[in-house]
Parts: sequence; structure tokens; C-alpha cells
Amino acid sequence: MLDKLKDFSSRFFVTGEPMIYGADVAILLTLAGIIFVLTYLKKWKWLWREWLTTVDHKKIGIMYMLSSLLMLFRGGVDALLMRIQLAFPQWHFLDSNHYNEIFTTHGTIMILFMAMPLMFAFFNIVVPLQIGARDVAYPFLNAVSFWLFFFGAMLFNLSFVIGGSPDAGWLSYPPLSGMQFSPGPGQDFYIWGIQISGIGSLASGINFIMTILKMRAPGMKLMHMPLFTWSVLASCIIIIFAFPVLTVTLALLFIDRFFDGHLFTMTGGGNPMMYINLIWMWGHPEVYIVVLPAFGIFSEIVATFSQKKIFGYKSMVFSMMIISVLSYFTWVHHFFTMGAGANVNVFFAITTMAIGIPTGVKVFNWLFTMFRGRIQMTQPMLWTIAFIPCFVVGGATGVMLSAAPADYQYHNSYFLVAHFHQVLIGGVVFGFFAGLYYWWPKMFGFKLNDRLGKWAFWTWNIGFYVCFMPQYALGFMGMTRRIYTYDFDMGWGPLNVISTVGAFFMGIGFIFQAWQILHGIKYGERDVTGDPWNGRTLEWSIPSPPPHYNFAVIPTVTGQDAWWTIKEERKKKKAKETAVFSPIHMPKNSGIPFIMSVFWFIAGFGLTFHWVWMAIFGLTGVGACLLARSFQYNSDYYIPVDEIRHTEDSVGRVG
Ligand code: HEM
Ligand SMILES: [Cu+2]
Repeated sequence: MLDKLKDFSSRFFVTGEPMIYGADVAILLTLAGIIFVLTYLKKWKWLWREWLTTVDHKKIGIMYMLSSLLMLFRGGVDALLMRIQLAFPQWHFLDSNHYNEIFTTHGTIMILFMAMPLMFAFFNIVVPLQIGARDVAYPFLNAVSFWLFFFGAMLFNLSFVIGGSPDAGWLSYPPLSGMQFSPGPGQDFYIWGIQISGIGSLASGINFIMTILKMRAPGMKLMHMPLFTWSVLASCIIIIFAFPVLTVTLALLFIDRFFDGHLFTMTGGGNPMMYINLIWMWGHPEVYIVVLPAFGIFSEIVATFSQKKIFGYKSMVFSMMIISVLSYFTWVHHFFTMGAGANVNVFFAITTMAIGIPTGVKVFNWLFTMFRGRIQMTQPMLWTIAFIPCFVVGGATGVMLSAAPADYQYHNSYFLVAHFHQVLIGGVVFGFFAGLYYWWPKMFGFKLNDRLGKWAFWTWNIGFYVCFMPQYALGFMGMTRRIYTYDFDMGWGPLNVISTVGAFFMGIGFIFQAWQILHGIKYGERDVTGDPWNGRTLEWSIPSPPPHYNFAVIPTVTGQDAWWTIKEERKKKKAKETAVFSPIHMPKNSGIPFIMSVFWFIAGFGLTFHWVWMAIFGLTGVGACLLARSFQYNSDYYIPVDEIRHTEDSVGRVG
């Protein structure tokens, strides 16, 4: 009995690595610390009432933001570990197995648990405010989405200390990810971590499409919407078509693993290419899902800080829509070398190159907006200006990769690694950083320090180029992706050391940003106007941070740049109109999204270890929560006029 237990726990708990023990201790200490602080300050009730059960889109957005920054830290540590390992030839900081695990978790976490939730943070925080709404279309579903993401991400991260991490790459190709070559629970952590959070992403896609189509303030036509809102619409349209493909693909992979299905193995009539096509039918659109909102953010920032209307609004909208359609027809460019044949490759090469056109249109529109504008070099604007050349070069190397015959040389080399980091960091990450600096005062009512911000900006940017430019050359020198070490006589040593130094610069940039946030909490310059940047869109018309109902009176919109128009009119009229309040209809908090997601987590854990009893228990819990919700009739309330007046008074908004 004791031997059995010993045997079980030696497989269950990951052991044998000082880093893992360190992580175990750190996790336990952090948990104990959190529990102690919450108990000591008597904050448990507050946590439950204000955060865990909230359906307020702003709070959900902030929780998305915090969790994704945490994941950026984890993914970043993974990146640094890999860069240390690659710095010198024949270096043995990590062993090959460990390296495989780390690039897999790094890629998966950065895309699915960092970029996606940071994007949802902006959807949540900004969209309802920009369209003059009091919440999203389905606030309860929104909370469900967040908690599914959160517990999905936690399940994935658990693999670090329990059971062992996945190690078959961020897209988990079979046959490597099948039972035969990956018998441990790592791949199942991968499948269920992504499945659970993926349901949440799909629900968010539906939610924001409905919010944008149905909840706009009176008078706001589609062609009056701010470009960020348009970018969210474009991104969500991709989500609702792409995410079901991911769900099905991973379900099929699970069937292979759990029921020995042979869908994707050559033995038994399956075919791994089927999986690779399916996963990239989601995977390519996925990169546009995350980059389009970044484009939207840049459009808002460029207009605000050039103090001009955006140049070419209509062409911006059309190019985003064209990108979202084209993004479905390029997936094969990820495996030109896998023998689809010349005609197929030509088709996908051309569609891929075609995406460059609408993207180029957008770049010119940003430049023309800045042309002859009165540019203000604020922190959001700095990141935007850094983004443009970075993304243009990243895009150009993408066009190089899309030339199918040439791709036989580039494929799976460090050239590719440099390319996709350039568009993901220079486009997505810089875009989201710009957005964080831009909307931070709206979220929290204070600005982030400029000096620290400039340090962060320069260390990130210099670090970026020092890290990734050498990798283009390394690709040409024959260094392939996903290798954990190389021989002295390859001659890759010097460029790899440089690259590693660059990566550490970016790490320092992240530290500056964390410092900036802490500094801001203590000393941040308060924003009492609600409009610190002289903004153009409706989110700047209300106090910072906004009251929980957002708009005391829903504004009426007459054109683009709604808040700018209102400000111009007020200047002309001079007189302030007195607001007439009426009771506001709001959704009530609910604990069900949180509890249901805990049950999903339990089910996912059971499915990961192939413990059917646990999966059934978890799924029964999920069902019970759904049932409980359908009997919850008392799910909304009205805020009385007195309370609205009182709140508005306290922020100086009632004249
Ligand atoms: C912050 C600086 C970053 C550094 C230094 C870095 C470094 C690396 C390294 C060394 C690899 C492994 C290459 C290989 O062995 O083949 C890698 C892979 C990858 N990275 Fe990053 N990375 C960074 C940020 C990001 C970001 C922000 C994203 C996404 C938003 C990202 C997405 C990926 C993906 C998808 C892979 C491929 C994983 C795989 O091969 O399965 N990385 N990165
Ligand atoms: Cu692609």
C-alpha cells in the first residue's frame, strides 16, 4: 500500500529539479501570504462581493488585465530561461526535455493566456464606454467568460508542478502529441486548459458582437463608431468562426488520446496532416484576432495625440473587414513544405501576400494622420511610433516567408522565430502597452510616471532589436527553431549571446513597468477631469474611474468623434445643460460564474488524469450551476435617482 502510494506520488508530483522545488515553495508561500493578508484585513467578504461575483465589465476587464500581466511574467521567465540556454554552444543550463517543455508553455501562454486575455481586458474596459453603454449585452455571460479563462489558465499552469508540462510545441502536432509519444498528462493539461478557456473566448466573441450591434448610444450609426470598437467587431467575427474549429480539433485530439481513436495517426487510417490543417485554420485567424484590436488602439492614439481626425476612416474600416475575411484563406502558409502541391501553395502564397495590401493602407493612414498634426509625445504615442517601423519590417519578412518556394529555405528556421516575434511583440504587445498607458487613467484615475515610462520604453525597444535582429541572420546561417543546443563549429555562438542580452533588456523593461505601476499607486498624478488627453471618444466624457453605471445620462451621438463634437458644441453654447436623471437598470452580481468555473476546473483535472469519476463530478457540478442560473429570476435592479445624483455630486458632475 505504502509502496503504491509512493509510486503514485512520484508520478503525480513533478520532482527532481531545483527550479520546480523553488516554484512549489513560491506557490505555497504566495498562497499562504494571500490567505493571511485577506484574513488579517478581513477582506474575504469584500473580495467575494466586489470582485469574484462581479458582472461589471470594468472590473472584469481589470481582472483580465491583472491575470494576463501575471502570465506575461511567467511567459517572460520561460523566454529568459530559453535564452540563457541558447546563449552559448554546448551549454547545459536546461536539458533537452526541459527545453521542449519550456518553449511549449512559453508559446501557449503568450498567445492564449497573455495576448488573448489582455485583449479581452481592453474589450471589456473600453467598448461599452466608447459606444455609450452601461454594460455589455450579456453581463452574466461575460463573467462566465472571464472565470473560464482564469481557471483554464490555472489548469494549464498547474502542469508545471503536478503531472508534468506539455512538450509537443504550442500547437501540439500529432503524432508527437499522441499517447504513444506523449504518455504523460502534459498534453491533456494542454487540451483541457485551452478547451475551458476557449469556451470563454467564444462566448466573449458572441457577447461583444451583440454589444456593438445592439447597445450603441442613440444616434451612433455603425460608421460613427470609434475605430477601436470597429477593430473589436472585426476581431470577434473572426473569433466566432475560428474558435469552434479549435474546440473540435482539440476534442478530436482528445479522442485519439483517450479512446485510442487513430484519427491523426497513420496506423489505423488516420492522418496527422488533418490535424495540422485544422489547427492552423484556427491558428492563423488567431493572430489576426489579437492584432486587429492592437490596430484599433493605435488608431485611437494616433488621432488623439496628433490632435486630428483619423485620416481615411472608411478605408480603415474596410481594410479591417477585408483582413478578417482574408485571414481564413492563408492557413497553409504554415506548412508549404509539407507537400500540398504547387497549385495549393500558389493559392495560399497569393492570399498571404494580399493581406499586405489592407495592412499597408492602414499604415499609410496612420502616417497621414500624423502628417501636419500637432503631435504630443506622450507615453501611448511613443509606443505607437515605435510600432510602425517595427511592424512594417515584421510584415515585410512575413511577405518573404509567404513566397512558397523561398519558404523551403526559411521554414522552421530562426528567421521565422524572428519574424513572428517581430509582429507579435512589435504589433500586439506594443499595441497593448500603448493601450494600457492610454486607458490607465480611465481605469484607475491616475497617470503612470513619465520618466519610468521612458526607461521602460527604451529598454523594451532596444532590447527587442538586440534580441531579434540577430535571429534573422541566425536563420540564414542554418539555425533551426526548437533546438536546445548547438555545436561550437556552427558559428552561431556570438549572435546568440547578443540575442540573449537583448532578451534581458526586455526583462528590465518589464521591471520598470511593474515599478511604474507601484509608483503610480502611491504617487500617481490624479486625473480629476476624466479627460486627461483631450480625447475624442465617449469614454473620456465620464469621470475616471467611471461610476459603476458609466453614464448618468446616455449621450446622444451625431457623428464620429462623439465626445469631441460635444466639447465643441459646449464651447459655442457656453451654458451647461442640467442633466435630468432617471433610474438606471443594472444587472445583479452572481456567484454562479465563479462556482461553475471551479467545477469546470475539477472536470478538466479529472479528464487530464483520465479519472472518469472526477470528470463526472465536475461536469455534474457545471450542470447544477446552469440549472441554478435558469431558476434565478431576481437578476437585476434599478439604481434610484437619489443615488445617481449623490454619486455624480461626489465627482463634481452635477452643476
Ligand atoms: C519578451 C520577449 C520574448 C522572448 C525573449 C522570446 C523568446 C522565445 C524563444 C527563445 C522561443 C523558442 C524558439 C525555439 O526554440 O524554437 C520562443 C518561441 C515562441 N514564442 Fe517567444 N519570446 C518572447 C515573447 C513572445 C511573445 C510576446 C509571444 C506571443 C504573443 C511569443 C510567442 C512565441 C511562440 C508562439 C513561440 C513558438 C513556441 C513553439 O515553438 O512551440 N513570444 N520565444
Ligand atoms: Cu498564418
